[in-house]
Amino acid sequence: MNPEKNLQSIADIINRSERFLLLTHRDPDADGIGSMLALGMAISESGKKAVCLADGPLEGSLGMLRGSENIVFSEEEGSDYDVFIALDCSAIERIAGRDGRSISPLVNIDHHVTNDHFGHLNYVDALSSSTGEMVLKLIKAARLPLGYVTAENIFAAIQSDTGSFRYTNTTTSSLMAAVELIEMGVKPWDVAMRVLDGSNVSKLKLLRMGLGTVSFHYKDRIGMMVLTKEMFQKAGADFRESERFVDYPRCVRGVQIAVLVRQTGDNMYKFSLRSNTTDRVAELASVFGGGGHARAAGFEIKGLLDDNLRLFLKEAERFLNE
Ligand SMILES: [Mn+2]
Repeated sequence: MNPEKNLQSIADIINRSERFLLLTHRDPDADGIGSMLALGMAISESGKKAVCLADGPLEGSLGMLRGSENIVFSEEEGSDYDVFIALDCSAIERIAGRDGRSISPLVNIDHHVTNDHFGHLNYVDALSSSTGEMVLKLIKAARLPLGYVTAENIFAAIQSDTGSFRYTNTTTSSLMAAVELIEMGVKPWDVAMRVLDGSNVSKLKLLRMGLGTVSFHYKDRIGMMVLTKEMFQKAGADFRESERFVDYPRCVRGVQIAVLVRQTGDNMYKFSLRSNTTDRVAELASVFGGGGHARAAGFEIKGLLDDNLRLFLKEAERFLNE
């Protein structure tokens, strides 16, 4: 199916409607928030009402995205919308701030390979680098204003989801989109320093503890780092600051699957999986009820840390040997 077939119908519904609620996923990232801000801004600048809702507060550097101060974390009483747009949400349950099943019409714009087209209108393109890249196409298809701040947020989304144009989703089309945005005045260095690379002392304190937990399994084919709630507290770090830590085990030669395990609650853990060699980590994550991309996926699991690690490693071994 050609994902762009639906692009024009979504552009049309935007042009026909007046009031929009934009949503992204829980535990948002720069692609989710950047895409939401970009589309929200483009709609607002066309003279319509666009509200961006997230489950805040924004962590890490997400608050450095321009316009992020306009994001609301709870809705005004009596707000009413014509259209709901979910951005970068791989599943309807991942939508933050609203129950996706109770809103209509729901537009689903996403690039996760596991997206099941949960919206009433769906623009899903697993070949796209980022939701940001798709939002750029949508803004053009709907002939919405594309101002500087919108351009910068789209750039931040693409830069973030491609690992600064290094991951396998760095394609000619993601680079072409970047060229277009840079021509509009976006400064890659500035966005990187502000949003992606800029960090607080807390991040390095957390990393120091995390590196102490790094372990390798199955002849060093799996590399793993674990971050507990206690470490986050000691470092004074928030969850989002650890987003890229999985790259430390991932970049070790020979590692096929890198894993970052983060405690999200009492007996609750989030596993983030990255792969260099197999394109099946989404499949591995789905064994535990998660999902994601071919080379970047994740899931959340209840239980004691040691039990979860044992369960996961057993399943991962099977994948390595297949
Ligand atoms: Mn994304």
